[in-house]
Amino acid sequence: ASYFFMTRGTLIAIEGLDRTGKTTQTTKLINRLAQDGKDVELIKFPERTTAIGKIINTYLTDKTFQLSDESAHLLFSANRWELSQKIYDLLDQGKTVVLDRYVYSGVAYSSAKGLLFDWCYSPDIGLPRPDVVIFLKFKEEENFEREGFGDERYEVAEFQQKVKIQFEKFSGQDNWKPVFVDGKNIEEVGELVWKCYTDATKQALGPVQN
Ligand code: 2DT
Repeated sequence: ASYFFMTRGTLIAIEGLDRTGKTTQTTKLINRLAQDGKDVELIKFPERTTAIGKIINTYLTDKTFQLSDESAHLLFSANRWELSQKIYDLLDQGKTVVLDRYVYSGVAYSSAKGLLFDWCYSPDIGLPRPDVVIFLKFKEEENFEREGFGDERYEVAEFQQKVKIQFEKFSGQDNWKPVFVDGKNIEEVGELVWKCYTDATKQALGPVQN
């Protein structure tokens, strides 16, 4: 008889402030994982096509749409819960799952509006925990002053500053890997992102302790 062992796939979350190249780096990481022979699946949050996702999309794109901050927060969280079983299933099938935004965006954006951090975190407790969270950030605050922020609800420099402060509260978690993008080109950032992934995978193998 032959035995076939399959380990679960890796769960990777990519978080980042606006204008840090998060989308570009997510695409790059996915391509590299595929080249490395991984069966990769991307899930982007908010996932705007589900029942709850459609409401979120309206909320984000139509500034006249009224929703309390608490309601919006719980919808973003519920949107993750809509996908949680799918995430577990993909990992069980051995797939590498890349999440473009996740719990951390959920907490950071809502607490930046003034909601309590712990209150924001609690509806997400129990969701699948990423093996690694790659956080793209600027060292220099003046990057927020650059032009080019978009038109969606949150794409305002002043608000982005507040979001950054909330994101930083996750920096004590052992799966949290910051990547500074200042002055680096796409390839350089890509290498750092890849290193976060490979380090996390090594860590999962478990080094011999002395
Ligand atoms: P994108 O631009 O990446 O589509 O995000 N957001 C996102 C929240 O406020 N809470 C959440 O839980 C998530 C996942 C971040 C759209 C905006 O939605 C914000 C930016």
